[in-house]
Amino acid sequence: MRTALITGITGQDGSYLAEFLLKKNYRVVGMVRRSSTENFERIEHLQDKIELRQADLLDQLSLITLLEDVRPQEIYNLAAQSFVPTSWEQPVLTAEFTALGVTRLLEAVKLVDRSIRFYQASSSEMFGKVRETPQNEKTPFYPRSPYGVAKVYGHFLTVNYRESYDLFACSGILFNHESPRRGKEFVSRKISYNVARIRLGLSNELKLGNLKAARDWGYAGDYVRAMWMMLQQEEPQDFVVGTGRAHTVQDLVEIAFDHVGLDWKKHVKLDPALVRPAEVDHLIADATRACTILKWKPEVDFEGLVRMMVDADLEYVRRETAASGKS
Ligand code: NAP
Ligand code: G4F
Repeated sequence: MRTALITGITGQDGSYLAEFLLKKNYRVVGMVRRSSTENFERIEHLQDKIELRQADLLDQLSLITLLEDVRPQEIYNLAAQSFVPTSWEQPVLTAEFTALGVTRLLEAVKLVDRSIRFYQASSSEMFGKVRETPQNEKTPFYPRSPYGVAKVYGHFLTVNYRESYDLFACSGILFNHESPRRGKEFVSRKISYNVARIRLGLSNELKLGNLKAARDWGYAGDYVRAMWMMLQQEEPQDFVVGTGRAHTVQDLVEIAFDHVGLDWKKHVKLDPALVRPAEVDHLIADATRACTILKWKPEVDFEGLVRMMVDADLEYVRRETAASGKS
């Protein structure tokens, strides 16, 4: 039985990856940081199948001890401060988690066991003000937020440790991927959750920022498969992962409202406070290498994803309302 260690297991991707690896018969260990209240909503259903260990990307010794205790064959480094707007408000903390956290973890790998296979969660945000369209593994980076800058650091550090120390370290440059488990502050979930509330008569308005921004949105369940595939290759390599189709925020809004029979124009209000200091206007992946070398392909399309999220949020809001009525 192989052992995989997932940092960020309480997050969206961590929960899907844990499910995927359990099905592949892995021993799955999740790294969680200490908190005064537990935040295990996304992995509640897996609690008796996975092991959770405390450590923190900010604490070098905790990472070394973790690797010595767990002895993983594979590490998936998904932990990060991942919300772009917060990176302007807390740029130093974002760099500590999202950039230097990668150094701390790779140093622990170097010290404890150099045969560990390492996956780094890189991001299409690194392309930022895009230098070419679509974006592939060779497209130069031009990040537009402290988050994007931190991810570029983590990306190149992964490449550098591979080249300097011969580690099996890979970087997955993943385009936006969503699901019913997405945090409510990200635009897809903000829309699906609020569409559900409006449909159920609990509110009437949804405030958004830039409706013209375009992203290559896919389904998180499809993307965790690509992470695992990268670590099963003979040689460590970096891959772009995305659907090759881009849509605007307005497209997402239209499909979500349409799915519940509402006219979005009656409910969506533009809020200048939600417009970013520097925007990433248009991202679209050229995932040819992932499709040909990994044989990866997405199974859920954009329209299906948006409808899945709205349906899940109709159920979620009904449960939430019933629970608040009882308390
Ligand atoms: P997410 O839902 O925001 O999850 C982030 C995870 O990181 C959470 O489990 C969080 O733990 C953990 N974390 C944050 N700071 C930590 C620290 N100091 N020590 C230990 N754990 C810490 O993110 P996601 O959407 O699953 O994304 C996973 C990774 O892929 C992230 O690195 C993200 O930047 C990257 N990525 C995401 C996308 C996307 O579209 N989803 C695209 C490209 C790249 P708590 O629960 O304790 O907060
Ligand atoms: O959903 P978002 O917040 O995702 P963003 O900034 O693209 O970042 C996500 O994807 C990255 C991969 O490219 C990850 F690395 C990162 O960790 C994260 O998962 O915003 C998407 C777009 C932006 O252009 C934003 O300006 O939606 C636009 N938007 C318009 N109104 C909004 C809103 N975004 C949010 N969060 N909230 C709004 O009200």
